[in-house]
Amino acid sequence: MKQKVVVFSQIDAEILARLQQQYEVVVINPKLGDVQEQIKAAVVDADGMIGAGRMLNAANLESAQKLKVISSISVGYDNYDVDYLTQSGIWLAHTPHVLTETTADLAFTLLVSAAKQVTRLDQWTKQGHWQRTVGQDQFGQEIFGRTLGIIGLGNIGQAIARRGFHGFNMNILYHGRQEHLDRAEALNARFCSLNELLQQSDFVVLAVDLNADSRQLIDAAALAQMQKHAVLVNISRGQVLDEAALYDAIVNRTIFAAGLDVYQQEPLKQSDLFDLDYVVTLPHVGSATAQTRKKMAELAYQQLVDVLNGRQPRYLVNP
Ligand code: 8YV
Repeated sequence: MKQKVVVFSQIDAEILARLQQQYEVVVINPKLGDVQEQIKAAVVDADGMIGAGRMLNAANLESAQKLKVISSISVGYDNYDVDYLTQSGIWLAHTPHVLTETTADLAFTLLVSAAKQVTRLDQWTKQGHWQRTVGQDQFGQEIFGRTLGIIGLGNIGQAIARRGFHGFNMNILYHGRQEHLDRAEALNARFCSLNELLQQSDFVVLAVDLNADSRQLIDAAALAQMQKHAVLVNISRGQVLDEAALYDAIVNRTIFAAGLDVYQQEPLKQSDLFDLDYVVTLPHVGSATAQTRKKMAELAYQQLVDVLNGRQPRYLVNP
């Protein structure tokens, strides 16, 4: 009898076809009704799951009788109850490394867009406001040679630092749960307290994973430490940043601009932040290139197959 796999998000068509050849496959589809109910029903006799972007925990998994693995098409795993999975003997695999460089590219895209006011000035130009040489209202921020503060010097944080250091001759500061002398050395990066980083940086990039320490790390008090000309970029998770406090900081001009890829609620359909020209908003596209999403899907597929064939997956979250 074929093993059963639940696909719980959109997935690369070719990978889906491969799964369908090997396994009995159930695809969760929001168009077919309540997603929670579909998951609960599908997992009862499932052996494996693959997908991204859904909250999976006791509430929708407790009916699972023989689930061995969830293979997540993501590096972040804050949407899974890892303790519950571990207690239940369910392995969780994820996809680090393959998305590092493209996500760092996106962080820099937001940094440059917000610093140079690309989206606002694009609209301004197209709306015919360019009547004479631009003035102060159209000025952006310098990037080259300035200070880049990175919160979370993991793989993606380091890749962002490399772009800042080698490409823009930036002075790199970082903060995180611990100092990483080995990672920092090649980038001339200096470990400092959160407050020092916020006070000294011209650009603050959030590249930390979501955990108990990073939840709401950047609140009103933290934003108040930043410089008036500073730019904030968030490519980590929306919950790291207090969005209402960011709104106030931009409206009161206590920081210059922000570039966001992630939000407290996703998909974000309505937000006060949408009213602000000085906030660049992207729809969580950190890893969203055809090449990277393919690599992520391949890796997740491979890890699912590994577990279903009795092998340990390469990137296991809960060994
Ligand atoms: C995911 C991400 O692809 O990998 C992550 O942690 O944030 C993205 O690259 C996305 O969350 C899938 O919905």
